[in-house]
Formats: sequence, structure tokens, C-alpha cells
Amino acid sequence: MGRILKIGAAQSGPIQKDEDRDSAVARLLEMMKEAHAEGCDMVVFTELALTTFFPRYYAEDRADMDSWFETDMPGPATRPLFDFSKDNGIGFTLGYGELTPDGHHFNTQVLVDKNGEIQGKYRKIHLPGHAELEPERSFQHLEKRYFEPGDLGFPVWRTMGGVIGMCICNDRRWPETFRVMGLQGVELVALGYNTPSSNSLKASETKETRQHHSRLCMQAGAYQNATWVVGVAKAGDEDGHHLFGDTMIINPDGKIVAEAKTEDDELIVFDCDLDACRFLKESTFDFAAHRRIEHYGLITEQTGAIPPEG
Ligand code: ING
Repeated sequence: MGRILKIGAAQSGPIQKDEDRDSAVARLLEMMKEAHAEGCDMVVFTELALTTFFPRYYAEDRADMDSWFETDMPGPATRPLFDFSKDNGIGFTLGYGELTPDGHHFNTQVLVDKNGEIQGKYRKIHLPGHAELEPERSFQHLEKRYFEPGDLGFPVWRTMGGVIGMCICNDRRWPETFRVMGLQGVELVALGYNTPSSNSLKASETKETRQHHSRLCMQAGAYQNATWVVGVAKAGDEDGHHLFGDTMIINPDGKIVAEAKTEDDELIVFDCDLDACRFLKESTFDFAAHRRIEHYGLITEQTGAIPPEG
């Protein structure tokens, strides 16, 4: 028997604009209690798990959006999660908008251990969307307006008996995200996402295609870095804007071993054997044996694509 980490992936249903933090936290706490009752070691919550996906709204003055952010973690509203964690020996990850004391805004996720202590913090690096109002879009996606790119890199932490990493939503679409954690020996990546079911610029792109993209990215990230991936959605209709669900747990072979069935608050549970990462890390993806970094320079030297002349 390997190093089993019993994971609860706690999908959030929609959070409406007028739903307050206490209500949102009460829903999360319900799923944390359910996870504890099922013997989970850790619960993974979604991106921006305390509020509606507010980057869909335009504000001329960015300061008008500060009420969507947390200045303290834990704060009064989120303290019940940390208390339950400490009192019951269950860890968790939580996504939220972070407003720092010196006025910086990040899309953040924290890793909390079984003592209710914050072990790690990740700030979303790949911010999708745009910074200015774009009226031609069927809806806005203003993460570049309200958040700064993360400044903490892609760290991993030795905790819970393994090597745990985090990323957030759009990060999963960039292989660099998983590879940087893979190069640190990551065994489980916990990520939350809020992904619209439609494309604001391409009406013909179906929800099914977008669900395919999401699965593809997470399955590839898992297999190509021999790690577990836990992807947790906020799902359902928020103020007329639909987000897809598909919360899932993916094993190091890139296989989906557990998947949510609804677009509501839903907990899925799986015994993740962290030792299941070992075979691929010591064979197909033995990075030291197989990678040829002398040929990879463009990946960090060049940002955009430059096709050949002609
Ligand atoms: N949401 C979406 C995501 O990356 C998106 C935005 C969807 C970008 C589809 C590109 C294509 O899943 C967030 N919150 O990043």
C-alpha cells in the first residue's frame, strides 16, 4: 500500500452577486464536513470560492471592486474553515481574491495543513481576458483589469506526506505551469477554475469543445509530469452567465478516476496513491535522463510566436 492521500474535490455551484461571504463559507464548510466524514485528508475548493466570478463586471474605478477581495486570510468570514480544519485534522486549499496591505490585487489560492495553518500560497500567473471594456464581446472577462500577475512563481510544498503544488484556472492551459512543478517533483496539483461555457468572441465554440479543452489540459499536465491533478470548478448559472463543472480527479497516467455529475455543490472523493507517480517519474518522465534543455531556449527567451519569413 502506498502513501494514500484521500482527496475531496469540492465543486461549488453558482454564487450569486448578492450572496454574502458567510453564506458561501457555510456551503464550503458543509462540503468540508462531508469530506471529513468520508475520511478525507484534504479538500480542494475552487477558484474565487467566496464570491461570484466578479471579473465579468466592468468598473471604471478599480477601487470599486475591492469589496470582492479579502484583506485577511483567515478573516472573520473564513475563520470557520480554518477552525474546522484544526479541530478535525483536515487540510484544504481555497481560492480567493487577495488584496495585500500595500494595495496589490491577486487571484490567490492557499494550501492549509491539518493544523489549520497556511503552508503555501500561490498567486495566479496566467491572467486571461483583457484589461479594458471590450463592448464587442458577449460578456467581459476582466481579470487583467482587477488582478496583477502572480509574483510567487510555481512553488511546491512538502506537506501531507507528499509534494503538493497549486495553480489556478487559466494556468492549466499552459504546459509550463505543470512542467515547472514537475521539475520540483510534484505529486499532486490542486487547482480551482471558473470557466465560462461559451466563448465571448466565438459564438460557434460549443460548451462541449470547451469542456474538452479543459480535460485535455489537465490530463496532459498530469501524465507529462507524472502527477495527480485535482481540478475543481465553480459551476452553474451566475447572473445569467454559465460556468461548466466537470470537477475531476486525474491520476498520473492522465486517466480521470473521479468526476462530478452535477453543476451544484458536489463533493467527489478518491484515494490518491502518491506512490503511483513513481513509475513514470523513474521511466518515461525521468526528466534527468531524457530532457534536452540545450534545445529548449526559445521557451524562456521568447514570449510570442515568430513564424519564419516568406
Ligand atoms: N477562466 C477561463 C479559463 O482559462 C478562459 C478563461 C476560458 C480562457 C477558455 C481561454 C479559454 O478556464 C479563468 N478564470 O481563467
